[in-house]
Amino acid sequence: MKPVELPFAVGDAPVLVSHALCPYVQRAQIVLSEKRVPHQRIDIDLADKPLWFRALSPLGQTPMLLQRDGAAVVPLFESAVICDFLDETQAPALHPAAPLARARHRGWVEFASALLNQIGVLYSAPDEAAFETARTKLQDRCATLEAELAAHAGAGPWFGGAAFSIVDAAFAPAFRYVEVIEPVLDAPLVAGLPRLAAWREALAARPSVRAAVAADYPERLRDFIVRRGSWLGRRFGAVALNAGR
Ligand SMILES: N[C@@H](CCC(=O)N[C@@H](CS)C(=O)NCC(=O)O)C(=O)O
Repeated sequence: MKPVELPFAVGDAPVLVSHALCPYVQRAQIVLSEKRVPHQRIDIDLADKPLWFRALSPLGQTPMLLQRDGAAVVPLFESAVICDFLDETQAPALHPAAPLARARHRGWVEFASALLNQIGVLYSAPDEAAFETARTKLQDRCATLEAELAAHAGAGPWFGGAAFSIVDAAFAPAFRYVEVIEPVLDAPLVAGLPRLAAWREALAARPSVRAAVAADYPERLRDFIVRRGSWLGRRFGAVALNAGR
């Protein structure tokens, strides 16, 4: 097969192929930052995927990590796989060492993906009733998470207690949505879960989490949701109009 020609060089430092709003990219970005791995980030337009990306990414999704292996460049895909690969090859370890604890953490990374899907349903809901249904499901999932924190996180501040882990990197991008969405609602999106609230606050202040998106992320996310024409998109539009008066 003819090698794919890339419009950039891949040296010893891996390349994180990204999209400015992708929450799954943020996971990989946070793990790279926590481990201080030198890397290059290339943002692409997912609405107009470059040919080289289509050729290399089996699912056509970000994130993709391009990793040099001798003369070859290996495209890694799926955020959980990328995070696990980085954890197996770069210190400090962010998954627990014991297999049982590690498996438990991997399960909660999957739970974070389910939470992200639920947030996607919420911001795409066509009307207020559908939005409220999605909000209730989100609250239920967050209550499950609260119970898990109460049972296993000790004094926190992270999912696993004192040590920041890949589970933290997986949930931080989900909570970032909540921060952008909540201000335009009449009531909190997720209410009455104190451990979760403290965890969200700690994550929002973590330098690797803050640096995983650009300064204009909230604006871009709002624009993205407005363009979906959903109930929440109309709500963002209405709030912006009122603010301009
Ligand atoms: N399970 C994947 C999900 C990645 C994903 O959904 N990426 C989105 C952007 S956030 C994407 O590339 N969408 C473009 C498409 O599916 O065509 C992962 O964890 O990496």
